[in-house]
Amino acid sequence: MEDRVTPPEIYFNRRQWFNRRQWLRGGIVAGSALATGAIYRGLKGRPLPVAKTKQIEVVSAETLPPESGFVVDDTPTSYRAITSYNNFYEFTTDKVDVARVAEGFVTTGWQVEVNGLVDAPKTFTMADLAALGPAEERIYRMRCVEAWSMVIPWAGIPLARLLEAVRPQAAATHVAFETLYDPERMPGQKTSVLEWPYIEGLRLDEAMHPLTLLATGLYGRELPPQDGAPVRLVVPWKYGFKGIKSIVRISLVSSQPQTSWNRYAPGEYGYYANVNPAVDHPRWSQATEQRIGEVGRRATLPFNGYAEQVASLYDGMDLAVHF
Ligand SMILES: Nc1nc2c(c(=O)[nH]1)N[C@H]1C(S)=C(S)[C@@H](COP(=O)(O)O)O[C@H]1N2
Ligand SMILES: [Mo]
Repeated sequence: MEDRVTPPEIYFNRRQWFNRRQWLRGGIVAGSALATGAIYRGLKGRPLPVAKTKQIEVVSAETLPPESGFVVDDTPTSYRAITSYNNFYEFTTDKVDVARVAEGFVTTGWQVEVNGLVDAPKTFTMADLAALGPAEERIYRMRCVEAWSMVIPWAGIPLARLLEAVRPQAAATHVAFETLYDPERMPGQKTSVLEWPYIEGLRLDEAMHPLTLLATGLYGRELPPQDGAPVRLVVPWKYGFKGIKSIVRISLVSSQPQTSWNRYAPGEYGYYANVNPAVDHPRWSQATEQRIGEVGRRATLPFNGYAEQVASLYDGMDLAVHF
């Protein structure tokens, strides 16, 4: 991935970003500029940044104990940056072009099939997912394997709630996820940059962890296409590529599933992909990261800062081997 990356600080130097957007599409710049520097303060009576997707109701996580890890202390990244600097190879490998290429991606009638080793397999509409419970706010760090990071105010339901609804059988040990395959709607799938569809996987205990979120929104609005509309996975202690977008299938299985980036380059992208500053990517260090919107680099934290919540899932494992 990294060899295609333009350093984020180039794009998020305000003037350069401004010029590039002006060059790309004359008209939208004035509106976007209004959102510059807007900081998310929750839904209760405070202004939200300019956005196109529909507002949704989100249960605030502010009242939850800090040890849950549900709300990180850092300042959220701007809505503009979260929605205009994306990895979504089904559309394009050019991060700042994803929003434009994915604009108009139609998700009407979306369904998520949940099958495999479960007693109650079911195909969920978006309304069925909403019926599982209200969208909850989670303000998480997001650390891409390419060494940039953001802080994103997601909205969604714990994945555990969906899995409990289909009643996993005792033989189920892992969960496999699949993105939509439809090259007419996802033009990047006409290229062979990855094998399609994009696939991901978790151990069942990772999938059931309270931090693991099935996200349907961000910043109090429905997910825009570039961030994985209408439903994507968020696993905040793992590298961003585990957060599979635009999910159509979730399967309970009895062995470790194949995953897209691990299949592409197993020596570079592990199956576990737990954020780990001590295990470098073969082509770059993982010790530090560029937080989008900040000057200078930050130290990368073990498990992306969620060690207290998740380190025990890996007791006794050599994390340099199971990376
Ligand atoms: N289907 C699909 N899911 C995907 C990707 C992708 O290319 N296709 N990119 C991954 C990578 S590498 C990252 S860092 C995150 C980026 O999420 P964001 O664009 O919402 O920040 O999505 C992940 N999920
Ligand atoms: Mo990534």
